[in-house]
Amino acid sequence: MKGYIWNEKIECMSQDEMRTLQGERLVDCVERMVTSVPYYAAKMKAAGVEPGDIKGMDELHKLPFTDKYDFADNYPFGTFAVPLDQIVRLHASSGTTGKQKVVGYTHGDIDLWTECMCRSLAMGGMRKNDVGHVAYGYGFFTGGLGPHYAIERIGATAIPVSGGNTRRQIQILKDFGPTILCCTPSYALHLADELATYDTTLDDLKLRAGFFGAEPWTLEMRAQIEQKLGLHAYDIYGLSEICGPGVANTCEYGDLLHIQADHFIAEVVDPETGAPLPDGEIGELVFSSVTKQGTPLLRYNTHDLTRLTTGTCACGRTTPRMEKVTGRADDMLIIRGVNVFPTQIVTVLLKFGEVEPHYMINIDRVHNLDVMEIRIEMSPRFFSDSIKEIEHTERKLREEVASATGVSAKITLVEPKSLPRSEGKIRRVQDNRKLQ
Ligand code: DLL
Repeated sequence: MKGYIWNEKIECMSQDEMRTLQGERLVDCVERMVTSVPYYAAKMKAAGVEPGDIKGMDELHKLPFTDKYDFADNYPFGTFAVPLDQIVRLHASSGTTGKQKVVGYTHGDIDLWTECMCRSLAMGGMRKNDVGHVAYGYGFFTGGLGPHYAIERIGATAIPVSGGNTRRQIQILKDFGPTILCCTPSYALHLADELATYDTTLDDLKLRAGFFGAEPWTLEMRAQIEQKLGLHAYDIYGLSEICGPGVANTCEYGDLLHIQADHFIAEVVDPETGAPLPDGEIGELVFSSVTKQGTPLLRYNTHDLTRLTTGTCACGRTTPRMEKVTGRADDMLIIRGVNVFPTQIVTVLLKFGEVEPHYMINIDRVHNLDVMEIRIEMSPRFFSDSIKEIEHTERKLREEVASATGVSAKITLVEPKSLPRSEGKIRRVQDNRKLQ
């Protein structure tokens, strides 16, 4: 693969060599965590694990897990392993309530992330003469800047379009002739379906590959995107806590995603017991980001459901591979690529005396775009027949939900006591999106 930015030595090393490398990096990371990150030192103490107990990969399972709650409890910077003056960038994603999960990157972390993203783009054959259209959002979300830095590092041309404004996206696809598209799979389908609205056909486009991720999608969706946009669709996986996109990616030979295992040690564990599962069994994906300096994490439970495979791929890479993530073991929703926890919405709604804590969240996919509606009961004290008053309250709630979650929702106020009640565990979220 001459001319590509990838790492043949690492990506094709033997499994024994990889395990040794991972072990060395793990030991170093444990040492750093214990000396610099009080919350993790306390967890180890509580679990009765000494740094000296961890000698390599064989002892990985002895380490305590971390989870999104560790970010909330140590908000904003208590998860950092270096002082703030070494942090050059912050990214963040939704936590379960009002507090974001804040991740700090040193210069070295940005380099590491960029290298992993370059390895991802190399799996889709990206080279210097390519032009990359990035339609993931730029900002706290890692979808924009992750590919952006890698496209520049490769020496290709980055078009930082960011998300939204379909008319403009299509104009740019037509006028600037990008060869690579980076966006969520649902937005790729939406773009494809809107081409005709803007008098555009596949002959007007030069796209040949796309890197789609940030939300679950299916192989059927992939086939549709490939056919409608005339490109090869790659699955790109990642999460802000670990680095952003570039943690794993499909190559040209199939549906499994190669994990950048020299940086991110992957395990799959039983959702009920936390016990490590053998390759081939489905469970929760757990990562240890052992080379990160700013916010390293040990045994971080992503709650994404998948299974692992080892062995040499037809492309020659030997890195472990994970199956497409099609679901999560927790209640996190991904709406237009943005992570949203129902608890975040409730926290906002309950600040308003005008409504009661009885609500239903409905999510649909209309023209390949996610639409969220929240129906919530008015408080009997504020119940009103005045359309003007109702609309005013709905608008206020809509603005608050958008500002708290980054996602716009339709708010519908309903009469007191009109939503279903349940004595058992009530399901307040109805996700009608059928992944085709
Ligand atoms: O979604 C990072 C990213 C950006 C990945 C662009 C790929 C492309 P977060 O916002 O922190 O980070 O959300 C992470 O999104 O735990 C999964 O549940 C889901 N997710 C990410 N990629 C995929 C994928 C970015 N390829 C959460 N397939 C993760 C399925 C995905 N789910």
